[in-house]
Amino acid sequence: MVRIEAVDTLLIDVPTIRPHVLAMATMHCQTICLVRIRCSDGTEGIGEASTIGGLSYGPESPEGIQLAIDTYFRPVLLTCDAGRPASAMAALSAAIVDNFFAKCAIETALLDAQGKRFGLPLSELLGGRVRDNVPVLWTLASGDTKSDIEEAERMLEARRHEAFKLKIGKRSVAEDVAHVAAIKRALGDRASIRVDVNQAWSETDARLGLRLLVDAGVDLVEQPIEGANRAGLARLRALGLIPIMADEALRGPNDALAIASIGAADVFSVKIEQSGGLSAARRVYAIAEAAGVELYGGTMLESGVGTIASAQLFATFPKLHWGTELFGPLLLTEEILAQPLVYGDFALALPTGPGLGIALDEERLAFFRRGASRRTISIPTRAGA
Ligand code: MUC
Ligand code: MG
Repeated sequence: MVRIEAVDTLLIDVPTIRPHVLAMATMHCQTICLVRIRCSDGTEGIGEASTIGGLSYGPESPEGIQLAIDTYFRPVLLTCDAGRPASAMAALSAAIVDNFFAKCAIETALLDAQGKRFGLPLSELLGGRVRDNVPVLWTLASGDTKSDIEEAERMLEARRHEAFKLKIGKRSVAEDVAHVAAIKRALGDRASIRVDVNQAWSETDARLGLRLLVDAGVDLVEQPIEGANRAGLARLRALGLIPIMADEALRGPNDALAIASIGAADVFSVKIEQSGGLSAARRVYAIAEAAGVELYGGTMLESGVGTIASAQLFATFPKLHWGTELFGPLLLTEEILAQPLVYGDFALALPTGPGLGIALDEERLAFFRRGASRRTISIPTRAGA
C-alpha cells in the first residue's frame, strides 16, 4: 500500500490580462486552488480546482473548496491507498456528497502521482492518446466590440486561435446581437464565431436571439437559458435553427444522460471539474458518444494545472467535433508552471512527461500565494503580458 502522507492546499490570486466580462461576473483576477498529495513512495501529485467569479458561476468557491478539502477530504484520504486512485475516489464519494470541483482536484493529483509512479502520461493511464494536441479557441470578452475585433485579428495573425467564443447575455438581445454581428462581419470566413449566454436569457429572449444569431453567421450557441430548464433547452433545439451546446446544465454523467435522453443539446461542453473529475468526465463523453451528441472540451479558466489535466483527458477522446477552449493560462498575467504550456498553430500541445507532464514554479507560487508577504521576493511579469 502506498500511503498518502500529506494533502496540502493553497490559494493563488493571479490577475487577468484584461477584464473578462461575462453575463454573471467580470473577472479581473483568477483564484486558483491547488492541491498537492504527497505519497509514502516519494511521489507527489498536483491538482487544481478553479471557478469563475467566486460563487457567481456555481455552488463551489475557491475558499470553500480549500475548506472542504482541508476539513473533510483530508481525513478520508489519509486512510486510502494512493496506488489505487479509483478506490480512493470511491471512498471520497461514499463520505462526501457533490463537491465536484474539489473531487476533481483530488482525482487529478492522485492520477498525476500514479502516472509519475508508472512513468506514464495521464492520457495513457486513461486509456491512451488519440492525438498529441487539441484545437483551442479564444474567448473575446473585453466588453468592447472594437477591442474584441483587434484582439481577434492579433490571434489570427499569430496563428494562435481561429475560433472565437463571444460572451453575451449582459446587455439586451438586440445590443448583444449587434456586437456579435459586427465581429463576424469583420472576421468573415477567417474565423468560427460561437456565443456563450451563460444562462442569461429567458426562453422568449432565446427564441428571438437564436434567429438573429443565425442571420449574424454564428456557428453555435452555448447555454442560452437556465441550466435547470432542460425542457426549455429541448424546445429551443427543436426549433432547428442553430446547434445548441449544454454547459451549466451538464453537471456530471447523470445530467448528461437526462439531457441526451430528451434531446436537449446538440453538443456537450465536457468540463472535468463540473463533471466531478476526470473519470466522471469520461463517462459524460461515453454518454454523448452513445447518444450521438457532439463533443467540445470546456474550461473553468483554470491555470496550467487544470488546463493540462483537461487536455490529457480530451486527448483520449476519439471525437472532439468542436475542439476545446483550453486557453486559461493565456488569460493570466503570470505563469505558475516552471515551463509554460505550448500553444501554436491554433492548438495546445500535450506534454510527453509522466503524469500531468508539468512542474510548478515554486518561487512564483510563494509570491502569488494568498497571504504571502510580497516584499521579500521580486518576480518579473510574464514578457509581453
Ligand atoms: C463558460 O461558461 O464556458 C469558458 C471560457 C470562458 O471565457 O469562460 C468559461 C466559462
Ligand atoms: Mg459556458
